[in-house]
Amino acid sequence: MRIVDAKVIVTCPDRNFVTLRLTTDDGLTGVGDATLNGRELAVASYLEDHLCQLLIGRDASRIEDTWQYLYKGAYWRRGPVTMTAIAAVDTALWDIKGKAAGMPVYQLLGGRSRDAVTVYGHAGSATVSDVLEEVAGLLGRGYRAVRVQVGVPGLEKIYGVGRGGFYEPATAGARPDEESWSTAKYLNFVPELFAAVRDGFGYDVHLLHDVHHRLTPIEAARLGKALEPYGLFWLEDPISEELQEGFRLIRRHTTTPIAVGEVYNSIWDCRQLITEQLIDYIRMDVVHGGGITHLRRVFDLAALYHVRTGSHGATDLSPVCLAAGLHVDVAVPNFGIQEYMPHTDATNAVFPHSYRFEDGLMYPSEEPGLGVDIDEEAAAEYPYRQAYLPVNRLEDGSMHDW
Ligand code: CS2
Ligand code: MG
Repeated sequence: MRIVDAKVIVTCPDRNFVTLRLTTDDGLTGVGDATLNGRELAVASYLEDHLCQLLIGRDASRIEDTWQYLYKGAYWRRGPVTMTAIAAVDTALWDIKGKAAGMPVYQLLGGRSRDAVTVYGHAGSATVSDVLEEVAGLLGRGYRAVRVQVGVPGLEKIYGVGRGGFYEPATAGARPDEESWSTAKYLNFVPELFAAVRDGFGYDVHLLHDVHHRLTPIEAARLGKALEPYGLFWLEDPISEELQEGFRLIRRHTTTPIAVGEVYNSIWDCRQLITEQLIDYIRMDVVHGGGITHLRRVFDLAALYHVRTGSHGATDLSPVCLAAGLHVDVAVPNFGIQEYMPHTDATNAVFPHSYRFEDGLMYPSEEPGLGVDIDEEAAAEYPYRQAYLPVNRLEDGSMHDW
């Protein structure tokens, strides 16, 4: 089963996506997500200009060898662009292998460990009362877990609060939006949000919150402690993740569970956090975590240290990544939860799939392979549109983490 074609498809139904399609000499095809929000063309070029020609003629069944060939063969290892490109190849090869075996990919990963995948939805509005309304709506649709974000008085724009409709942080244009930030205003306000949500809905619903990398370790410790009465399921990305030992300080002060990892792309990024049990959930996902092959290694390491999975699932991860992630979610022993931000209708039309959401749970496709594809004709209707994630500055103008 030789690879005879490797094609990169860039499309922008409401937002940019990059997809790799591999085709074998016996007519099987496989797809992989290669989307890196705000740097999409870097990955498209890494694939088109450097990797695709290396794939032609390779045995499509040799997934591990191809992964090692692309990882070790690059010399310049790791990083989001490299690992997203490798992820796309790896995911497409797993899709092909499932089709060749006549099985959904989760069967090739050891079969089901659970019947369904528990997901969390997003409530993110400018005011607490609007957030409460959103939470009620999500509970009405059967969600058992809700990520809660809110506007902070005195801050004009803040992560996680949309401008109506689907929340997509990247904005089209030749420059990033600039947002301003005050840690003091944020820390003083957020506990009030969770007091109101617990007041309104009690303790049966899992509540999550994304700090989005913005605090120092001691500030994160303060927030974790302040939120303990509200029993969060997790506090996400409390600090910027380069300083792994920084999480020791947070751990010393609070029992609020910590989730980290959507910006990680290699097991080496999270090894210390896992082996020192400094986190409770690892957020790495198929598209940015080196594909199914590498993600399984990360999740198996995590399982040894009581760390559960909590994969990233924002709308800038395409339906191809979500489809693949659900196969991993349903199979791994240490599954925690899966983020689910529904894609737009235009996106779903470009990426036909057979995974499904029902009553707060998701079910991977039962078709051979991943159960997702890209409709290239529909994709061609939506040319690439330059877009950037925002940058974030403190109120005095100094650059901060977004
Ligand atoms: C966020 C993401 O979903 C999340 O947890 O952190 O929305 C993140 O901001 C985007 O994926 C960045 O492209
Ligand atoms: Mg996040």
